[in-house]
Amino acid sequence: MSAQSYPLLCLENPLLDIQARGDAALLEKYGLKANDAILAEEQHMGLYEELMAKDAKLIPGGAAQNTARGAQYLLPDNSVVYIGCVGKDKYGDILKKTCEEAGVHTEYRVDESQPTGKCGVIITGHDRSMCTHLAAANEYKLEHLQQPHIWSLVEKAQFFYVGGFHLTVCVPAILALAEEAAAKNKVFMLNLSAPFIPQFFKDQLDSVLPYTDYTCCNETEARAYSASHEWGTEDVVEIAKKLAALPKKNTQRPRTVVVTQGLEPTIVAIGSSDKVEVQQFPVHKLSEDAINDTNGAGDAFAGGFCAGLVQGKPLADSVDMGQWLASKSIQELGPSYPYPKQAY
Ligand code: 26A
Repeated sequence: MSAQSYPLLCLENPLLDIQARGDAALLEKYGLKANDAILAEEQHMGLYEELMAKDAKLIPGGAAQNTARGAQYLLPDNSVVYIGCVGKDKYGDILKKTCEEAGVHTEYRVDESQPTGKCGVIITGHDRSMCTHLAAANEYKLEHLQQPHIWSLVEKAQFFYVGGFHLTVCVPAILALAEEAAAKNKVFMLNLSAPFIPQFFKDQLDSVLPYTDYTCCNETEARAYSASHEWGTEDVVEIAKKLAALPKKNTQRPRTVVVTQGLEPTIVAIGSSDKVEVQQFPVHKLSEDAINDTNGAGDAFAGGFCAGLVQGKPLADSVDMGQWLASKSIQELGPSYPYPKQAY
């Protein structure tokens, strides 16, 4: 059994992004919103070839995989392990190699029958529309996590970060990590990932939320949560406070809710059922022309934020690390980080 341990363990869907610039007509043709993330249906299957014909770039993606690479960017060697399911193909190999180059250790389940998942990303201005065909990523299984050499990594990890997108794939694996965290007072983090998660995977989300020590989302995801739970408010501060006060399994830690909202201040609500405190952290604005594309900005924020937590930094510093890494990522093409590495 490997003696190696990684303080941060991330779980979600490894995907290859097929990213190109598009226009309103392309969005309309496939019934997509300018800024959204959805699961592909039959009518979207032509999108990937159409993007390739537009000289699309193939970029390693998958939201929590981007976060894992981002956290490792700021942490000492061998700090992060990432788990998910890929196909037995060259795209799976590319994803593994990209993680390795970023210093992220991967423990992929390799599915024999499905190809590696892909995400069509249409960039229009500063918006990105994502349409994901999960394929192999949908084949992640609890049994993979339970293998002794993988479970030993779970036992050695101190922080767990799960992308909410995985709620569509394997809730039992998420709950296994969540239970481990709650039982041993480790840190469990969940990102809401996209409005469709609280909207259409409400029960799955609500089964995991009580375990969260940190819940990250953006303003649209916060509002989608409020709408699906009929909270009757679109006020992001109110929603953050209510999320922080929801019931919690591990009562040894308060819940911290972190809501990013693009160029607007990051909202943090920390609390328990009887008391919630709110703080706001303005972002350091980039000039318009420095922005390459915003695909992966939220993942990068989460990566920097996680790195701060893993290093035991105070909340304000962790938020600043998240904002810093997000600003670096949006100056790159796709969910990537500058190399050679820049120091924080
Ligand atoms: C289940 N779905 C829809 C998804 C995703 C996803 N990652 C995991 N599961 N849909 C889009 N993404 C990823 O989000 C990143 C930007 O935040 C894309 O691969 C992209 O890299």
